[in-house]
Amino acid sequence: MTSVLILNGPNLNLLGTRQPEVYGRTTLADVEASCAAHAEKLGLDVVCTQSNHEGALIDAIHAAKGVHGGLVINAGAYTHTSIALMDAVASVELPAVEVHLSNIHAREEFRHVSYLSKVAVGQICGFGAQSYLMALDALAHRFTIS
Ligand code: CA2
Repeated sequence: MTSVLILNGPNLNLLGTRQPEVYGRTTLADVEASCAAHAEKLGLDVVCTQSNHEGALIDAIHAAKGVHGGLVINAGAYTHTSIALMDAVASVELPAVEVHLSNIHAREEFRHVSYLSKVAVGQICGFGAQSYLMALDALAHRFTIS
């Protein structure tokens, strides 16, 4: 069964505990459980990881090569700053879908820039926890046509 790594970056461990007006009341554990249930329906395996550390996220991306068939990444604020994460995603040559809970294009200008978009197959943002499920749909479809 094809496996997908779902990677969450800095501060996403706080999901559901603060700023519910921006990020909703769903916790990261809820998001991960929904992803696991949705992946099962799609015939995919998922592994979920979260880190607040850029290097740990890069290590997880490197380790995905040969293990996972694709990546779903919410890199949090590193989306807007990290050339290192962008290079890591490019280096593993796995299809990566960039996700965000909020619509980053409707927010502050500094959130409109995404280094990850340059190497991702696509970006899904603004649909809350549903963004992750849409990313899994996109990868499942890609796996069936390739
Ligand atoms: O909308 C998204 O998913 C973001 O990736 C979330 C990041 C933000 O920096 C990006 O611009 C957009 C922030 C994640 C912080 O999550 C929190 C959750 C609850 C309370 C505080 C922070």
